[in-house]
Order: sequence, then C-alpha cells, then structure tokens
Amino acid sequence: MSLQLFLVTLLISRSLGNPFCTRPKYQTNDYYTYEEIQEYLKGLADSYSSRVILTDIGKSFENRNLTTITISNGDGRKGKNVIFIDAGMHGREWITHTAALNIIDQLVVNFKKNMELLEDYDWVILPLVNADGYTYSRSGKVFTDEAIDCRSVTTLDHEFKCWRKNRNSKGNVCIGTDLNRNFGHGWGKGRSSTLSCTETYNGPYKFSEPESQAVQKVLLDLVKSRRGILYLTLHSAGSKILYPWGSERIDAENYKEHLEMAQAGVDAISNGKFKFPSNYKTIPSYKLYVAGGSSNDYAYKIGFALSMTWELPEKRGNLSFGFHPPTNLIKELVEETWIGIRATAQKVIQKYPIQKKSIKMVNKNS
Ligand code: 0X9
Ligand code: ZN
Repeated sequence: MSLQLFLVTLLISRSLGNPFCTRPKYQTNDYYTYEEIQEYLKGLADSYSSRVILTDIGKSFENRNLTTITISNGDGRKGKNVIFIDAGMHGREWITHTAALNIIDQLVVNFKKNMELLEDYDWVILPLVNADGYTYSRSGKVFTDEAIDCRSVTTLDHEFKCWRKNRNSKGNVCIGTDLNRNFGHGWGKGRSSTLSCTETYNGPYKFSEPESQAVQKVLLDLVKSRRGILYLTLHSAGSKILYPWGSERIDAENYKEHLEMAQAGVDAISNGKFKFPSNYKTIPSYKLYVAGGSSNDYAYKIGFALSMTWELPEKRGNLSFGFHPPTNLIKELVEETWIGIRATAQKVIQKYPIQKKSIKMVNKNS
C-alpha cells in the first residue's frame, strides 16, 4: 500500500469505523442474551472508537455490569444536548432491549444515513437496565415463539419468562423489586405495592436498588450539565407513548409539546413501509393508570424537557404476543420502533436546538 493510500484508508477508518477490525453485525433473528449484548457493545467500541464510548454506570444486584454506550459523530465538540434511552427495565420485555440495540446499530453502523441526528446531539443508551431480571426470565426452557399469557401463569417455564422485577433477594419474603416503582418521584402512589411478593413491589425505600440508582446517576449528571433534553424509556407491551405525569392526575406543563413530539413518531410509523403498522396511542401516563416511582416521572421532575415511555406493541395484525413477540417478527418490530423514534428525535432536535435548551427547566409540578 502506498503511503497516500494508507493515510486515506486510516482517515476513513477513523471517521466511519475501523475496516481492519471485524465490525460486529447486529442480528435480528433472535433475542440476545446479556453476554451477547455486552459483547456486541464491546465490538462496536473497538471498531468505532472515534464515535463510541462505553461506560459501566453501576452493577446489578447479582453483579452484572450495567453499561451505557455514548454515541457521537466524533467531531470532539463537548456540551452537546443529549437524548438518553434505556430499555429492559422489566425482565420479560425482551423486545425492548432488542429495539435499543437496533437504535444503536442505526446510529453507529448506519451512521452516514443518520448523521444529522448526531450533529448537535449525543445519544446515550443503556440497552439493558434489568440485567438480572432479564437473565432470569431467559433461564427456563428455550424460547419457542409461543404466546404466553403472563396474567395467568401455570408452568415454571412461563414463570421464568414472565419475570418482571429485579432479583434483589435481601431482607424480604419474596425476591425482586419493580424498578419502575422505585424511582424518587411520587414513590408509593397509585398502582404500586409495599408487599415484596407482588409484581409492583416498590422496594423498601426510594432508590433502594442498584439498577435504579445507576439510571438515577446518569439522569442527574445529564441534568446538572444541562445537556439532558429527551429521556426515552422503552417498555412493552401495549402500543402507547406515555408522558408525565404518571403519579398523579395532572398534565405536564408542556404536555402539548410531548404530544407533538410523540405524534411525529406515530405518524412516521403509520406512514412507514409496514403492512400492519402498530397503532400507537399517545396519552399521559396517568390515563393508563396512576403509578408513582417511575423513571419517566423522575426524569421529567429533575429537569429533562421531555420524558416518554414507549410501550412497544403487544400484537401485529391479528396476532397477539404480549411480552414475547415471535422471533420472526423481531426485525420488523425493531425497524418500526426506529422509524418512530427517529421521527420523534428529529422533531425534538428542531424544537430544542443547542442554544435554546434553558427554556423549559423551570416551574415544574412536584
Ligand atoms: O407499569 C409500568 O411500569 C409500565 N407498563 S409495563 O407494562 N411496561 O409494566 C407503564 C408505566 C407508565 N406509568 C404510569 N402509568 N404511571
Ligand atoms: Zn415495562
């Protein structure tokens, strides 16, 4: 290789990823295990080191690393706004971290197509909050694309697959706290329980769990540095985009803005390429049910301008799959989710350009 050719190749490799390494390929034909997710993230960090940083933000109760990936366009500019996404807060909601991995793939590997989303914004993504709960939910028999009704579980295998909480076993009769009831705003209100054997057990006190503490820290850091604009938490299942408040029957001060941003995602999905697009509804969380201690309310309360829970679909056409979409639908579901989130993000980026961000950080309902 001539010196010029070598230098050009090196330049391209630094900006688009390293062609000398094997770039990890994101597979949508099955659900990744915790280990596969970690391996995939490491592979991206090795191959795209100029645009990707991994950070271990904490450890799960069972000592698994909780890892965020920060994605930039590699221009080295500090202080950009941030979109923070997490997924997999509930163990059984497997499609959510799969969707988060696809978002990561779109922004990192498919960078050229999506680079405008990284001009003034960095994206921080935590693809798997509840690493222990998810690992436990996969510990039954192998997944066989069967529809499981988690409201009436009769087999041990389904008990595994329907596991929702984390795996904290300290000091209680039953194992596990519902991480989406353990955050610090409105803790204990509404559909939330003080009994450890229930699915919505909110923990002995606010932020009692290492996983919610880890998310709290990222959220607080982003607010303190005035970079946190949009918080998106991916859940399933029910085709809904929810926004504050959820702990009481009050609309967010900027609920119209939430509605507008969420609607952009919904429209993009219904105008997308799918034969049976999901029919997302956009409503304030309290209209689904009142429940305190959610990460969505907390992020908004501390200063994120926009905070949304995306409940990914529970059915496709006539096929209801609840929390467990069959593997042959993974690809289209994660693609659809990306179409929606990309459109919402585009709107948010327009609405909150980098110099305008201080507008909304005041006067919030508490
Ligand atoms: O209950 C939850 O934590 C979320 N639904 S899920 O089926 N993924 O468990 C919804 C939380 C929305 N917040 C409120 N309704 N307050
Ligand atoms: Zn959930």
